[in-house]
Amino acid sequence: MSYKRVTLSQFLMEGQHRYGGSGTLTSLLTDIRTTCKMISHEVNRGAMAGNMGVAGTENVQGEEQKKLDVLANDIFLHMTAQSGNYAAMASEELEDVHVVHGSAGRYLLLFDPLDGSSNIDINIAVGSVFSILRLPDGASGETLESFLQPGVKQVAAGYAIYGSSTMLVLTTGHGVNGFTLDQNIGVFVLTHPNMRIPEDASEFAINASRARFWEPPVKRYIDECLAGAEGPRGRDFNMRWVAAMVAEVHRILCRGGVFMYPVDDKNTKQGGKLRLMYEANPMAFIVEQAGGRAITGQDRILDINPTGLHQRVGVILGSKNEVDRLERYHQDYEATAGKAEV
Ligand code: FDP
Repeated sequence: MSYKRVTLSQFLMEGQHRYGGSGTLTSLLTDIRTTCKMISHEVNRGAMAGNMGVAGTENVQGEEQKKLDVLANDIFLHMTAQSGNYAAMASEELEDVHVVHGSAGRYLLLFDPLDGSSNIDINIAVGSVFSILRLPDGASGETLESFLQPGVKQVAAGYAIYGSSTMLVLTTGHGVNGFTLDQNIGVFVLTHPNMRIPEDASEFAINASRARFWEPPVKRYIDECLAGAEGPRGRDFNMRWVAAMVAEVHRILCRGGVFMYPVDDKNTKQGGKLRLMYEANPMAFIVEQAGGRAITGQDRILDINPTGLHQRVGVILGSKNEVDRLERYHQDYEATAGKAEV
């Protein structure tokens, strides 16, 4: 590889000049960069550092915490607080808002420190997801209300994937760019400029063990995919399920497809499985910036007005024409179900 490479720092500085920024965004993302490098290191050290296994505690959602969940959360809280850019933070692993005392920062950070944690102990890709919001004028970082902004208000979002290589994928609203960590020199290098999701695709990702709970529009879509070349779609479809949203979204950014964790008969009460503020919103921002779409089935994810920090939501995202089709199937179903009720 040539030595003429663009590092993440150079890329951010260049963006700052191009879009006339003050440097704050560069600084906010620099904190995240360091955080993700540290988590990557801990994930890579795995069993040798005693990082495997459960922590013996549960998070706010009643899920068992792994040691690395707890460690990654601590790294996020510590490393991003130091620069004083963030007034407050919210994490999947914390029940309430975490205020950065003494900070004059005007930004809010939301994160899932380690997504796909059921993969930790089996050496399959996991990741970190983050979303950055502006602190509303006159608001205080201490209040929950400051965080309850729709996803369209995000100023930046991204994820790190700790896989066969470590990558950081970012958007600040000007497209999506991917950086690979050069482990030898500890620097993220631009390797995937201007990532675009193909509009058409023949690959889907869904947890098929829940098929008996799926709503009719999802069942219709998957049945048609499974029918392959002999079915109404007239072509064969492939299936993938990594069980880490970060890895699924990354695959979709690289080669297209659809990822779904929809509302189904079993999770309706909770509103779905994935968390809106630090999973669905940042991923929806990235996917849209790469030319794809992200919906709940009926609504655009980025337009949802949140009501809680840990609110859950149905997620259907990926290649535009496939998500359009899923949206149409939901509309068809609602139209016919509506008629049946009359
Ligand atoms: P995890 O709980 O292991 O962090 O919450 C998100 C998530 O992983 C996604 O990353 C993943 O797609 C999904 O949950 C996996 O859920 P299932 O175990 O139900 O397949």
